[in-house]
Amino acid sequence: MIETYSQSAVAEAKAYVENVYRSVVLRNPHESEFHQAAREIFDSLVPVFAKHPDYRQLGLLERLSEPERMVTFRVAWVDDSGRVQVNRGFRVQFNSAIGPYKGGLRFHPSVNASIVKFLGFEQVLKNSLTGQPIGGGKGGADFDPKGKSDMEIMRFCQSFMTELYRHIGADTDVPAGDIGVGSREIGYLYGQYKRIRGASEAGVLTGKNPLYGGSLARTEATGYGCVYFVQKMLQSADLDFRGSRVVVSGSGNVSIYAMEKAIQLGATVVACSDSAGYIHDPDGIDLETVKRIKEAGRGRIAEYAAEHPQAIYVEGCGGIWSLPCEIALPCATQNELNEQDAERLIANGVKAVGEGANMPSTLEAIDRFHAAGVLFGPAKAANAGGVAVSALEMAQNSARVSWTFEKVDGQLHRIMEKIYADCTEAAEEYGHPGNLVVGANISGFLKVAGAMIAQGVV
Ligand code: NDP
Ligand code: 2IT
Repeated sequence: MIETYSQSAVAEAKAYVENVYRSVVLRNPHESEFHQAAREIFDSLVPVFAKHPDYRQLGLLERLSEPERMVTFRVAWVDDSGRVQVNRGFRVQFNSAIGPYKGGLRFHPSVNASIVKFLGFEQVLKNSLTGQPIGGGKGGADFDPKGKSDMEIMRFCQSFMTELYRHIGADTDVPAGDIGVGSREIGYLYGQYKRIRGASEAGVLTGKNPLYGGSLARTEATGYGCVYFVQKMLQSADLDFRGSRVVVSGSGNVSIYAMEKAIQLGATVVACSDSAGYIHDPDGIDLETVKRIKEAGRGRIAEYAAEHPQAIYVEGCGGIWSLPCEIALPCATQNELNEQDAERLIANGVKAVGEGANMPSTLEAIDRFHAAGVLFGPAKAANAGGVAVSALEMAQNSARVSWTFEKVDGQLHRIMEKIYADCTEAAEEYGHPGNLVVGANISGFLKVAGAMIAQGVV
């Protein structure tokens, strides 16, 4: 059923949302990424506050957009030349209404309070969408892993955990990976946590190696999940991965497994990238080469062209969106796809966009896609598969069991289909049929709001 609200109810809801947005901007000056995430979420929630004026009295939006707590800390470590280096570490514990804080750690020189808060805010609603009992958090450091030796990475991770350990726990806050943090880093972080605590508490981190409590299919989960979600979007318009050309940005964890599943479903992946440039292989990217360069070797994507003479390498990663394709999967980083990129994709006939990365499209780019009728899967829905399987890893750790790859992948598939159905339904019910941005924000919000109301004013 589509709800309609009186004009005055909508006007009051808009005024409330605008007021809270202004206070978020004033209270968090210069944090443009956090403002951007809030803008998108707040705009989506207008119909909710029109329907539930009592939510305004309860200060739900004010509470939702103010993290429960945030810590920053010094991370001092010794590099290979014996020199002491100092980085800044962060952990934001955004919202625990539906479970322990849960969300990744990012190691990248661009990490700051704005980045961590935008990611944490998105994570709250994403985790709610998974249907799993997890609240939202995020963290990281402005540490640049590029060019560091394995021992430097280990020493950094140990120093980082020596402070972080006091803030986390299997029932309080459970970090995982994100940009620059994969299985190797999680291993070093877990080893240090265990050393400090003197106990094996496997559920304190997810994304662990299955050798010591990690879940099978967690490595694949975000990329596979994104493709499962886009598959549902395509089906709604009688389209398919089979026979489609796909452009995937990035060549890290999310990107590689999005490419793998798209190829399994019969698509041709024609391009991928890293922060230095992109490769275009019209015959279809050879994923084994990408895995060898990126997963095993930690090399640059430019090396692909040396092994595959039919492929071309172009310096600069932004141009990847000028390649003709039916499906675009931005899987690298925030704001990597702007309005001009969207226009180019649309002019070249793109049919669907699925966000594997967090907030990869600017607000203007999303508007362009919606206006052109392109199927658009927003990050907090389309990339929720990673954290959903993290929650399954927590469940396995609690029960001290390990599920098969097929069991975890099957559950991931069902979770992504349910998220798609919930987003579609919420968008329709609140008067924006087909708009999965609105649907994801409303569906994610309603559960968190219900849990917050049930637990009183805290
Ligand atoms: P990785 O570190 O494995 O890979 C990141 C990829 O993106 C690399 O190819 C990297 O290139 C590229 N990249 C990173 N920063 C930039 C930049 N500023 N400009 C251009 N390219 C860049 O990270 P993940 O694959 O884990 O994460 C990718 C995205 O997916 C992020 O937005 C992350 O938040 C999101 N995500 C990750 C999940 C997970 O489970 N890992 C879950 C849900 C979302 P280079 O190597 O040159 O730096
Ligand atoms: O953005 C994300 O959802 C992640 N980086 C994964 C978080 C997690 O806890 O698995």
